[in-house]
Formats: sequence, C-alpha cells, structure tokens
Amino acid sequence: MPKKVEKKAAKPAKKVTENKPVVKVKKDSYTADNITVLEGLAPVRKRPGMYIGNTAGQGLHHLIWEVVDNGIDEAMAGHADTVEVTLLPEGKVSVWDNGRGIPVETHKVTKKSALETVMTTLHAGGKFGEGGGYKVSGGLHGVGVSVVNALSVWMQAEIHRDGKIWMQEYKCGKAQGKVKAIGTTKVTGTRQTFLPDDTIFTVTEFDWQTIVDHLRQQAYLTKGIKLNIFDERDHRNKKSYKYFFEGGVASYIRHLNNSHEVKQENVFYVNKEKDGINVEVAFQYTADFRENIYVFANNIFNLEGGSHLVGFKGALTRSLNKYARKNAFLKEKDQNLSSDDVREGLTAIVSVKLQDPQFEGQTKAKLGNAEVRPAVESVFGEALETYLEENPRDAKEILGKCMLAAQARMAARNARETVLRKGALEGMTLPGKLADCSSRNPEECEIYIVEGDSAGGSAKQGRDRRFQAILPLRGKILNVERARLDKMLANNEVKSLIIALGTNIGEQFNIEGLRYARVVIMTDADVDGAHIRTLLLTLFYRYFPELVHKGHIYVAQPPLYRVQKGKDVTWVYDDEQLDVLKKKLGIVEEDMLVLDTENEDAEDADEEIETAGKKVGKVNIQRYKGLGEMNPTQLWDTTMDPAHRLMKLITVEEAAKADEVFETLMGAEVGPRKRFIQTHAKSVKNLDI
Ligand code: 0RA
Repeated sequence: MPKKVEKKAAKPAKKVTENKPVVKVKKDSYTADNITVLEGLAPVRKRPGMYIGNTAGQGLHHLIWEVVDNGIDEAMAGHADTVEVTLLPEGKVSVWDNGRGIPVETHKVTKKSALETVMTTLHAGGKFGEGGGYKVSGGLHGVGVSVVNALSVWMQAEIHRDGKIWMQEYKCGKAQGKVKAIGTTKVTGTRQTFLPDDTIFTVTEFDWQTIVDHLRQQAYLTKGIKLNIFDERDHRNKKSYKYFFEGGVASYIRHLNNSHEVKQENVFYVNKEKDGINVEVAFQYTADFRENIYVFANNIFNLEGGSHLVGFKGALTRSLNKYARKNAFLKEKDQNLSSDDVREGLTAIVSVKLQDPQFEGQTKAKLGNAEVRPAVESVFGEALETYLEENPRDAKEILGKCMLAAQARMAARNARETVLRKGALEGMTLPGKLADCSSRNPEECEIYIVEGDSAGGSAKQGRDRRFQAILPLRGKILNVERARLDKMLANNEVKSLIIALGTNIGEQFNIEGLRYARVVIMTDADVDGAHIRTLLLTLFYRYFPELVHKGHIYVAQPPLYRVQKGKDVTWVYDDEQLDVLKKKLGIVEEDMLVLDTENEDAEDADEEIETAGKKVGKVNIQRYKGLGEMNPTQLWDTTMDPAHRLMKLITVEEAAKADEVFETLMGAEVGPRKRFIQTHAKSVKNLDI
C-alpha cells in the first residue's frame, strides 16, 4: 500500500542556478554527438511538480519509474533483457540494466561526455533525437533521467562499456568532477543510484508494494523482460521478487481474471507489427457484467483511452457481428450486436508501441495518434476472425454471452429509463442528512463520508462548517459488485452520495459538477470500518474512476493512541511513531499503562487515566478503536483539522486493490472467496460477510 501522504505544502526548493544555453545539434549517425541538448536543470528544482506530478509519495516513486523506463526502453530496443531495482539503506535506490551502457565519449559542441550531458541537461537523451536511437520513446514518464538527478541530493552513474567501468557523481543535478574509469568489466550496462532530496519531497520512504505492483505491470507489458526487485534496506529483512512473463499481456489477462468465472478456455492473444506500430492484444470473457479494458501506449496506461481503444472496440464489434451472422446467432437481417453488448464481461488489454506517441486530453492520458486506429483494427480484427474459426467452442461461449447481453441491455435500458424518468437523480435536492458547508467554492470544500450516525454527529459538531460537509452513511452500502446501474440508483445511501457529490453517475458523469475537491472516507479502525471503506473505494473505482484518478479521494487517518504526560497530550498515528515517542519520553515498558478503551465510554477511560497516571509517572497511553470514542473537539484536533490531520490520498492502484479484495469477497465466484477467508482467517476475527 502506498505510504500515508502528509498533507503539507512542499518545502521551498533550494536556490536554483541559471539555465544553460540552448544548443541544438544536427545529427546523422547515432553517437554521442547526436543528443539534442536543450536546457539546464534549474526549472526542475524550481517546479518539480511540472516534471513528476507532485512532491509527495507519487512523485517520489516517479523517480524510480523514470530510471526504470530508460532501462526498459533499452530492452525494447533489443539491447538488454534485465532491469534490476534495489532499494538500499538510507533511502537510496539503484537501477541496473544490462544494455549497451550510456555513451561516455566527449560531445563535439558541449565538450562534455554524452553521459554528463544526459545526466545534467533537461530533455537531453536519445529519446528526443530523430531516429536511430530508441525504437520506442516514453510518453508521460519520459522526462529524462536528468530530472531524477536534479531532484536527488546525490546520484551516481556507473557505465559498463568497452571493457571499462566509468563513473560520475552528481549533487542536486551538478556533476562532481569528470567521468572517470574506475575499473574493468566483462559486461555492458548502466547502473544509476540516487538519493532523493528530502528538502523537495514531503515523503522520502519508498513503498515496497507500490514498486512491486508497478514493476509487475511493466513486466506484463514488456514480454520477455526480466524485472528483478530487491529490498535491501534492512539487512535482517531482505526481500526480492523476480518477474518474467513469456505470455506478455495474455499472462496479464490470466492474472486479472484469476478470481472470476471465465467463459473462454483459451485466452485470445495477438502480437504483431503493422506500419511501424506494434499491436499486442489479449482478452478473455468472464461471467460478469462489467467490462475491464485497459489500454496502454508505450507501457503508459491511458485512462482516457484514445485511438487504440477506438480501433479495438470497432474491430471487436465488427468481427463478432460478422461471425454471429455467418453462424446464425443473428437471424434477422437488421439485428446487430451493439458495441456495449460485445463488451459485457470482457477483460481486455490493448498495448501499442509506436515511435512518437501523442498524448492529449485533460490529464494527457489519451492517445491521439490517428494512425493507430487502423493498425489496431487490422491486426486485431484479422486475428480475432481466425481465433473464432479455430476455437469454435470458445466462439460459442462468447457469442452466447453477447446475445444474452443484447437481451439484458434492452431490459436494463427500459428499467433505467423508468428510474431516471421518475427523477431518481435529476432535480433532486441535497439529502437531508448531509450537513453541507457554507462555501460554494468546490476547490476549498471537503466532504467527510462518515460511518454511522453517532460518529457523524461528532463530525458535524467538530468540523469547520465553512468548508467541511458531513455525510453520515447508515449501515452497509449496497453490494455494488453484482448490481447494475439501475439497481444502484434505487439505493438510498448511494443516491444521497451521488447527489451530494454533484457529479451524477455513469454516462451522465460530469466532473465539472463536483462540489468538493476532497472526498474523505472516515471509518473506524476495525473490521466493519475496513469493510465499509472497501465498499466505498470499490464504488468510487467502478463508478467514479475519474475522482480516483484525479486524486479527489482520501481516507482519514484517526490517531491510534493518545499519549499524555502531565498536561501534554500527543496523538499518535501508528506504532512506529509510538515507539519513537516512548524513547523520547524515556519510558520503558513497565512504566506505562495502555488502556484499551473498547466498550468503554471515553469519559470513564479519562478518569481511569487520571488515577492511573499518578501511579506510572504520569505517562498514559490510550488506544483508540473507534471514531465514536472521540468527542467533537478531539475529532477535529486529530482527524479533521487541516493543520494537524493525516490523510491518505487514494491512488488508482490502491482503489484497484480494494476492488480486487472486494471482488474476492463479494463476487460470484466461491472458490477465491473461500481461499481468501482461509488465508486471512487468522488475521480477521469477526469477518461478517
Ligand atoms: C543512447 C545510445 C546508446 C545507449 C543508450 C542511449 C542507453 C541509454 C540508457 C539509459 C539507461 N540505460 C541505457 N542504456 C543505453 C549507445 C549506442 C551504442 O552503443 O551504439
């Protein structure tokens, strides 16, 4: 899970140096001389967010993605087969690839080695040159390794090339001396080690799970690459993972459908180049209603779709209709499967690799290149027709599913229209139990979704009503997994939430309507709380994905302990922090009293603390279990006050994981649920599902 994100402003960046002059170099052959040199690194330290998104946990991890991407590019160009990431003690990270090694020769114009130019100038690198270099260039991530260098207090490049080991070090993006030969070697490759600048990043601890998840995905998308990850931060607790997927995105499909009832025996797969564009597609239908189509361009996930998605959908609909007509699934002349019908229950990955990807859309997450659509249509369409002919049993399953979807679509559309016509959402006033804020400026507004009426009451009293709204939710919200949109809209808790958010849902979703910039889930730190949180995250992930992707969803982090020494009260949010505090207060285990306040009301516990406190040197540690144990003032101080609170920004990976857990627990498949419960039975005592 990604680390908690402390919501504090980034510290001001250190003083920056002047921009270097812009030099453009004409190139003919691909050597050290044809690296386009653009500018110095000053702008990166001045506005890190422009280059890596933000300076919190996401931005921090972005540094690794950037360096890894370069290694993967070298592999995709056919020069490397292994990329290794090692987390080292004291916050350093090292990335090795066994490619050709970055050139170290001296550049004619800059009189610097190519390595130094790549490391210390913005946008310098083969990727930005014309041809001859990488076959495939990075997109959103491709800001260049110099950005990583600029944002690191220390960095070291070690190049294995021409039998020698070359090395250069940097501080905050500036070379410390020349490139030196420090030894001999029998291999070729590039090792880059860096230490992120803690005056720039608000979070400096790398999250193992985030890295593992990202690199696993990259391994699926880069067929045949070996991606190895080592955690050597703590020598007593070393970890490693090695990923290698021969099946490429077909392996990815098997992974995604792991806990679903599948319809096809054989996963469809094609991987072929057409007009300079590599098209890789895999799919497999499940018994679900929902579709899960993930599209990538040059290994970058395109949330907003684009020309590859359009090409895929077009070819899918056309080829399935053609087959259905030929094989008498469709009997009437004007009867057709719609694009929606053929996507129900579909899990698909479309991954294209091309020379010069253009990203557009609100978040630069949509592939624009028009030439990709016909390439995908042709590669995928042809392969699909062959697959259907060669796998008649799978074809029958798929078409049966599509025909059912067509029938259900008519029924569902009628139902939905009835619900919507009755005014389920449109024109509805804000729900009565919403305690709205007074500000009407969405950018400053927050909504707390609170479990239960009693915690909701405390939150209402404790909040800053100018910009904080409270929506208490009663009991468990609907099981969104098996519900269709029309059923969801009939659920009062869900309806209240949608109306309060102001965005509408499904096809009518419009982010412009969002009434609060931050949507905060606030639940108890117990099993029920976790369950409701998972439900809400699943709801957001499935029906409001843009809210997750754009970073609007947060989880409140109430403290776990209240530590009192004399009159000083400290709120403690995790066990690590508690250990630190214990050391600071100089207390040993026997000196303190941990009060478990569960099933006690807070006032009684307070009294007990008073008396107990005297006995044990006036250090009291009180453990909190539920929001209801805090009075409104305490809730404000610890959990809602922007000046002190800790909130976790929910990332897409995290929401997806909630969705996966949820699917396992609530989905139609019994096997995975059983396995999950058996596996987790020890850690979960009273799982009420
Ligand atoms: C351009 C030219 C050559 C190698 C590379 C780039 C290169 C860059 C990176 C970044 C990470 N790992 C890398 N490995 C190689 C060399 C061209 C040649 O040897 O002819």
